[in-house]
Amino acid sequence: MVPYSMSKKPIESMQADGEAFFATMNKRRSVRHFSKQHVPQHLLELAIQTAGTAPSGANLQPWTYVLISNQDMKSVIRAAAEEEERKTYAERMPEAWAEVLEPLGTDDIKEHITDAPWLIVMFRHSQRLRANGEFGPTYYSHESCGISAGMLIAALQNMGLATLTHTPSPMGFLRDLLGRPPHEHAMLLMPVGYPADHAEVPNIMKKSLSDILVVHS
Ligand code: IYR
Repeated sequence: MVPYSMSKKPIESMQADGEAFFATMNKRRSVRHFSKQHVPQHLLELAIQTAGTAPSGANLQPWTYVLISNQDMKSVIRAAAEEEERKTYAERMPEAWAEVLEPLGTDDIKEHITDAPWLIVMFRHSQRLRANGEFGPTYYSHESCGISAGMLIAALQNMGLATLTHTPSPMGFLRDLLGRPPHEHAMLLMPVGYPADHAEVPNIMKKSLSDILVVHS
């Protein structure tokens, strides 16, 4: 064991810091219109480093983040994602799903994959290599990766970068294209960049605190 290094803040700072963070996060929206403007790699690395501090089952950190700026690779990924999405929208999407997507105005054209300067692909590890050379399980890897992805999105938003949590389905093609091993499973394809000058987002509302909170005191 080692001493825990976080220092205690005065209650006023806790409130002020909490409000500032809420204001930043409350402005976040999933962005589908990206500027092609360059974003330095070190900013993406810093956000991924932040995501890497997430808690995880048995601290196994069951994630790999793949960072892509190569335009040819982005084009190949876009073509593969659009091929799957065409089938999803035309044939695989039940009416109950289409009904809740309709207000978002999404379709099978994914220009954000080639417009955004960066793609981040998150892979979830279902297994880990043990010291004895055999594979063993990971624990709570879905939950762990979900938490890490949330921290990644928060870190990017805090820097002023826009993101889209895109989940082309099924996304097994990303393992093949990016040369990842069989125990890694693509979980998120995230275009990252500045929003386009005239970017628009769906006019959606977030539930209020009273809608999402139940207190027993
Ligand atoms: N993967 C598809 C469909 C889609 C699904 C959900 I759930 C969304 O919140 C948005 C889109 C696509 O990316 O278009």
